[in-house]
Amino acid sequence: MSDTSTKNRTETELKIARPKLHKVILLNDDYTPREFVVKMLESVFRIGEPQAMAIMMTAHQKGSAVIAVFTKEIAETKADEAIELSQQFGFPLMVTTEPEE
Ligand code: NFA
Repeated sequence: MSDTSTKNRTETELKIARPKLHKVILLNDDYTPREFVVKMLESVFRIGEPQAMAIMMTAHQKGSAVIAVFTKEIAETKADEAIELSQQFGFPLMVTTEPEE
């Protein structure tokens, strides 16, 4: 095997083993009910009630809170699901993603 193919194979393996993670972030607003935020976190992110309550309260008090970290595609899909569910109920809840440092 040539040096080049060995190097390429190694780089490929590293990318598969350690995909870049993206944070899913809950943003506070003045209108979405606290109870809805907790239910959304339970249903979309499969987070238990005590942890969902803690994440909701962090966003409520500080302006934002990290919900979880996933690969880019899963993070973006989960954020979309959260926004979609909120819109179905008429709430302006926003969930964003950003790459981890
Ligand atoms: N701030 C909202 C309220 O007082 C609750 C909330 C928390 C909304 C976290 C969005 C995110 N009803």
